[in-house]
Amino acid sequence: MKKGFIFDLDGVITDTANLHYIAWKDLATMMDIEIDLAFNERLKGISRMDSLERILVYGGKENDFSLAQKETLAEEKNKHYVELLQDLTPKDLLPGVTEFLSAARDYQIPCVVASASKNAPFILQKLEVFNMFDAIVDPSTLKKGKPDPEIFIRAAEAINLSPKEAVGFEDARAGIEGIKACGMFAVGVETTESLEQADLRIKKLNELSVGDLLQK
Ligand code: B16
Ligand code: MG
Repeated sequence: MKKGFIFDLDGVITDTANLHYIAWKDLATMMDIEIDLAFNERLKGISRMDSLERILVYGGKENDFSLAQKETLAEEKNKHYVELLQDLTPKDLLPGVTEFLSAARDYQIPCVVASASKNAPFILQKLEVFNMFDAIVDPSTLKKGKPDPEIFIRAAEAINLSPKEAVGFEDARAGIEGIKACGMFAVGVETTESLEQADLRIKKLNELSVGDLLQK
């Protein structure tokens, strides 16, 4: 019997991957690096600084910038990304999210956000679902990013559960790997990537019944 739900944000609650892509692509172009949508898949679930590192390696420029310069570049990308986030509304929630969160509330099942995004609280407020969550893990307090399981362990701790007592929802391979590594039941939300490692694979949250999932 499961007692809590742990949600990734980008790709599960809303689809901000495209906004990340616009902001990264602009920054990459400025550095003479060409990225495309296929490459963007490799940035899903990956922290801001790790994403920048991947872009620099991809463009063969990993040794061209100091740490301070990289921090400035990451800040620039974030400034652009936050500008793009201003237009988010509840219409940007992925199908079935509101219904699923309401059903979880009816069952008195706590919900936690385990996102690599430092912008998660702001995004949840724009989507008007901030109050549906019992906790949000602060990614700046983590030692390691996904695929390390730390964020999912911390999310379960926030609602006084062991990872085995929770269900984790993820759209990225790195996230599914982290969920499985701590013994949590993994629901893979397949948008663009296929998630063979997940215990259950769905396209949209409205395919799931909260009652059935709690029996897993
Ligand atoms: P920020 P998730 C992740 O969100 C995104 O998938 C990833 O592309 C992004 O780099 C990361 O958040 C950090 O976001 O720059 O806003 O702190 O999928 O873990 O919810
Ligand atoms: Mg994601």
